[in-house]
Amino acid sequence: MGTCRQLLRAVIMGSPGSGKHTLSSLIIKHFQLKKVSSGDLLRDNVLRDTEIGVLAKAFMDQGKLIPDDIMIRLAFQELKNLTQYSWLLCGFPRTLPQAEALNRVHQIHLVMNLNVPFEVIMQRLAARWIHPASGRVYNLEFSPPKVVGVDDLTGEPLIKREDDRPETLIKRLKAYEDQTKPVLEYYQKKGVLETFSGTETSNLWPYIHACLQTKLPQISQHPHEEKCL
Ligand code: G5P
Ligand code: MG
Repeated sequence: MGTCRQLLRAVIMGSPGSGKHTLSSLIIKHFQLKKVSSGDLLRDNVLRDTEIGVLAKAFMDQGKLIPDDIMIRLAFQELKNLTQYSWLLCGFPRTLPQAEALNRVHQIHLVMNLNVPFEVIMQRLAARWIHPASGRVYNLEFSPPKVVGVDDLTGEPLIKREDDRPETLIKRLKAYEDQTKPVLEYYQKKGVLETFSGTETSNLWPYIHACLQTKLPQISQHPHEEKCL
């Protein structure tokens, strides 16, 4: 009844393949907020062959994080356009310098950490296919395309992500352990960390939904709309 809500500044974290994209896509379908995904921003730059894209590709293909100064600049550039919206950062920050840089500009209210077992991650990423132009993500077991190998909306071919090859994936998981886990501790100390543990996105979603329900206005839902994340 006419309450003026504070804009939410939220982050979703979790290891490669933990379901950040899948859950943040569900979140923006149900709640009024904007999503900024660092991985999508980078892949978009790679696709457009920009200066950042060329540089980022070299790091991404090796399963390494791209340098903080570049990532911070790219993320802040996006956030500048979203000052009047609630937002959700997906995949940023994932080093302590990134978290500290963000903290100097924005107070983060909520960090949702997805905790999914290692074996589940390996299985999921082996079955992942993406539509590079839109960033749409499929999984042969969990959310298959209507026609194998083809994007549901455009009919264009799906591809494997270069960095989902097992040897690169192992490096990404190591980078996560070494560089991103400390960010979880950083937010734990600030008292804003909520961890959601499980093996299925559908089991985590009700808890995430309940957590956000108290913090954000909802979007009314049409049934049959949760495919093609
Ligand atoms: P990204 O793009 O941020 P990652 O490695 O953090 O990449 P990734 O692999 O994109 O994370 P995700 O988004 O957490 O995973 O997971 P997802 O795509 O939603 O789900 C994975 C698969 O499982 C999908 O096929 C999905 O359909 C399926 N799935 C989901 N739920 C279920 C389920 O319940 N059951 C089943 N069976 N399947 C399910 O970063 C990429 C690179 O960009 C650079 C780095 O080089 C990084 O390696 N980068 C940064 N560098 C520096 N700083 C930053 N902040 C950076 N951000 C990105
Ligand atoms: Mg992702």
